[in-house]
Amino acid sequence: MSESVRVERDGDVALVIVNNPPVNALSWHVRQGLFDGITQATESGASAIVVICDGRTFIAGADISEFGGGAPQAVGLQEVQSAMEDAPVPVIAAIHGTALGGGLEVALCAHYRVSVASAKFGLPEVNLGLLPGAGGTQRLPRLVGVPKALEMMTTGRHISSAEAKEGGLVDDVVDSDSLDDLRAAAVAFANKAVDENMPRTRVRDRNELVEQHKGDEQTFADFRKGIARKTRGFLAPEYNIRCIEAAANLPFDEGLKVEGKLFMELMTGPQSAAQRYYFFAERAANKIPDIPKDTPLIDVQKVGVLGAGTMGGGIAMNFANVGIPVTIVERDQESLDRGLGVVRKNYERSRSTTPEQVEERMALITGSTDKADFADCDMVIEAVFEDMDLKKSIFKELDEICKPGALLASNTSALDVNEIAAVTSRPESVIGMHFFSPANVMKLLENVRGDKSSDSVVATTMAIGKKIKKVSVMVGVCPGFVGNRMLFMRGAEAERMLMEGATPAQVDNVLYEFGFPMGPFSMSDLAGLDIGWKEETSSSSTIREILCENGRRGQKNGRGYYTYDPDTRAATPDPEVEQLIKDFAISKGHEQREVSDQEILERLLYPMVNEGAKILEEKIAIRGSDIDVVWVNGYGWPVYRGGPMHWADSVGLAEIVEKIKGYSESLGGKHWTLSPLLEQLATDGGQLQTYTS
Ligand code: TC6
Repeated sequence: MSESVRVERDGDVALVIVNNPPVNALSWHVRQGLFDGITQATESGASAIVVICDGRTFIAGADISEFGGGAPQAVGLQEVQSAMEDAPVPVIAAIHGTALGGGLEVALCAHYRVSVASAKFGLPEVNLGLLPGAGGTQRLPRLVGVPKALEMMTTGRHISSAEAKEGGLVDDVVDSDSLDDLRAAAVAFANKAVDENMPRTRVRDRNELVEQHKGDEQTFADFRKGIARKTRGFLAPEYNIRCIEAAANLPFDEGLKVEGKLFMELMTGPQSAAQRYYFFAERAANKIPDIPKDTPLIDVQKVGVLGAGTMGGGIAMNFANVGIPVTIVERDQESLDRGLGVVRKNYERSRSTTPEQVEERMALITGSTDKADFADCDMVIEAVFEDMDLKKSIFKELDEICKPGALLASNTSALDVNEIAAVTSRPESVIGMHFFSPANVMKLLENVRGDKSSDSVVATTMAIGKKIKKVSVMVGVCPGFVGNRMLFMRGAEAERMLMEGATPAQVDNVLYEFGFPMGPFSMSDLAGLDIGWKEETSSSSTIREILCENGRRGQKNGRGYYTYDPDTRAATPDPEVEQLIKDFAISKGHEQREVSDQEILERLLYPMVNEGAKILEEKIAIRGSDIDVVWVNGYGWPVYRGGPMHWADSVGLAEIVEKIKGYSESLGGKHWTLSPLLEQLATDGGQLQTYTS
């Protein structure tokens, strides 16, 4: 028997126990062990079988690290499942932690399911660009119905035990979270099943719920329409839907064939490769090689936020959401009241907060107009606007006010954290925490480690990021850090192309088609074109300035690179803008020409790849995959293309290098100066995504 599965007895009931830390993934030895365990249990004459796991969770899925191949041959999951379904005695799955993906697919082959109250269930394969390829697409709708299966499988959402019970996925919920209680309850359930001769119905044979949707094209069409915007560009949601359609319209075994075929297509395609890569990239980003695992953390019981604007308010919400009290300080009462009002509105508008939760969270946020109230905070985050002198004077004050050992963070998006730290008497306590707007929504936290930031401050910043459910990446100091530094390069080239004859809509559309939610000019319109623009100094050296001069401020006044419908906010390209740009370009001596979509794509993205390589060369990012995590979570890079480093590897570094050399010669500009690292990787056949600096 495999070491990761053992069989125990409790009276007549056999317990097949999986123990494969950290998450009991279905590695080859687990599959083999389960198969042997079930066989052994039945052969030993047990009256019933309970499948249960040690450690923190039930089986959390297939072992994703085996997906690339290379694992030893072992019994397949289907054989394990058949052994369970066809067992001559009742099989009960006992679930704690999470039953996800292949884990839930195993549980679906038990005759009954029992769980603890805190257990979670889901088929999250869609988030790996996949579908549940072990019968899950055919079994789940048979148990919970087509509409619920559609929702669960296209979002990957984890549902609670209560919801699972209500939906028919679970037969009994134990009112406890202890594994011992679960075990006892599952054995009791097994004995009852034997005593009462409860049927050993296989989920595959329950056709009632799927048959209701046989030939029902409408349900599927409506569902597709409902998720179209959210799933644009992704293959996996559509493939999951097709499998459920097959469940509704075909016998089980035929449905399984459809599932198998579509699964293989996804598994061997580029989208899933990118999404599986990304799964591990996000987890790798948590690891800072030179920070020992046992580094003592600062105990953050109370947080201070300076600034109650959009940023500060959003940041404060993150902490209140997880029960950490926040003191938020503004210059004057009026701005403070306005800021707190916005926070309250955000909570009230959110569908995930009940009215009681709104009050609970607001009660955790204390407003003040006196920075001295930061004195008892364990960490303070400065979120005022980007002005070095202002930040320096604030940090001097914080240095005087805050208690020794408090973590002092700046939410700067581009400024030198070392320079800010240097004005304090404790540069080791200072770090950058770059939140993205809206800070209560955006997942990315780009943390910026100063030269003197202590290990404890670095480790605490990462830990607190996890606590507030952000995806954290630690980077080094340079102008714009990782994300904005690469964005600047893209922006510079986008503007250049307008001068050559491309239109804003054409440029934006290329990125939209690539999978970004919007292109650079729509983004500028959203942010406001007049940020940093001073009316009195009308030097008009950029297109943006020309537009501002012509009264075009972006979405806020309905006119920017586009014209916006006052009611629907829909953007329409405006011939007036195109003429303004053309006149300006010609006045600056730029010849006008057709710019192809392919050229636009290359000129937008290759400078970013090049800059990413420079960032790695300079050791600003720890690893290539960290850059991808920044871009996917902070800037809308489509996860099914993995991020700029993964994407560059998939295009081929040699090809990109050739193109960059060409553009460098024809266009010039610092951002086209080829990164030596990129050139070297291209020559050696190396990769950006796996590069570690
Ligand atoms: C599937 O089942 C398809 C079936 C088709 C039929 C064949 N495999 O996230 P954490 C590692 S697809 C391998 O930090 P948490 C993870 O890398 C799969 N490794 O913990 C990390 O390792 P490290 C469907 C895995 O408590 C460690 O475990 N299932 C897997 O925040 C801890 O992970 C999913 O998509 C895995 N499946 O969250 C579920 N899962 O410490 C994916 C985790 O060396 N997993 N690891 O860095 C999750 O969503 C979460 O890990 C969690 C636990 C909710 C289970």
